[in-house]
Amino acid sequence: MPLVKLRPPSEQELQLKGQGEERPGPPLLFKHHTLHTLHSWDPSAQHLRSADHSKKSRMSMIQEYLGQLTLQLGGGEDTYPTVVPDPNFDPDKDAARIETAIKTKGVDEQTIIDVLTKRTYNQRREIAFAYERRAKKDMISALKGALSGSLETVILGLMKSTAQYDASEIRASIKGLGTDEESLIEIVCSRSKAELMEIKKVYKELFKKDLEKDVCGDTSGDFAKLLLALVEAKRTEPSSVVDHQKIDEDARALFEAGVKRKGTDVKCWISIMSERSIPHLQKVFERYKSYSPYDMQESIRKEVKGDLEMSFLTLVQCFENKQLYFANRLQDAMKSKGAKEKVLTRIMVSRCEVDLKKIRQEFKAHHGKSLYQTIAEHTKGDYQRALLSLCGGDD
Ligand SMILES: [Ca+2]
Repeated sequence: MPLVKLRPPSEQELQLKGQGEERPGPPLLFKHHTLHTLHSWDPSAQHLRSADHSKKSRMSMIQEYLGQLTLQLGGGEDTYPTVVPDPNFDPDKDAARIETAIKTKGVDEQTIIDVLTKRTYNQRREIAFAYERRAKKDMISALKGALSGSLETVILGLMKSTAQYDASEIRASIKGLGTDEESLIEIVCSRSKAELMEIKKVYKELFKKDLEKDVCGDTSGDFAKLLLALVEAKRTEPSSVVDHQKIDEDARALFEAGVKRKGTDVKCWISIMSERSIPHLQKVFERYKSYSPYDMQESIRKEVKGDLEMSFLTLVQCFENKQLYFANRLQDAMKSKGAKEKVLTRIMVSRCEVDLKKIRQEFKAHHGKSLYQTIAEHTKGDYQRALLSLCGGDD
């Protein structure tokens, strides 16, 4: 049993963990609990243990402590949404407004935007139920008929849950002739284990197919192997124990499989990057620099090419700072010639109830201008109004 290795994390470790999203719960709670239980199973702290602590009560305390750890480490991820529940929510009133807006000659897009971009997915779903009761027809079909173009894409995207939306985007990227590798990479390489597991479940419900099979069927070689490994969602949960030996082993293995040898042992890179926890990998990439003259991202650029290169880079960028990755992608999507509206729409719709607020902070910090201002400059009309509303404010 690795019990003896358990110890409360230091302030420094807790701060380091703040980077990834799979971080433990509030440090205060963690510490509080640790204070009460740690002594009782430290064999060197016999004198601290009161005489009436039977073996049984110690075991139950250990179990309680481990239960707490699992709850905090494997539990809910911190979210930084820009779209939050409307506190004065009235689905019947909203449904009536939508119905009137759809019936209005020329369609009242502004009302549709005002209502649907300021409600969470769960609230939008309630509005759809209320709409169906009132209008005796399906709200999504009615919206499809009333809206068009980019606004339609945003609003219909919002009528899906985040996992349904991601699953549909993956499906769209592999369906038909050819594959939209860029979209596929963005989604599969940036989503957390919990998100991927939910996407897989929803994918099966929506399309009656296995995501694993579809992703592999449409790609090939090492790229397919990497995507499959990620979709299998085998990543370990973060541990409160920093395993320095394993960090060193992984760092050296990544170096020996890549920069040190002729060619690249891609299999080794895939297994480390798809199976280790994110806090662990953050430390591995730090350690990596003591073996390799190039950091991990430079090494990827030197060792592999094409879709495989883009996938590994996306992974490492997301391990290091996922919200910065999205901020950079938003910037590229808007700055590049022939603005990539698809990428802009996807990030705004898929992250507005997850971490868009933090993406906004990274955007402002790294690109000088706020996301709000940048969207205002590069888009127009109803599409712009919908995106700005999802953005939730200027910084
Ligand atoms: Ca090499």
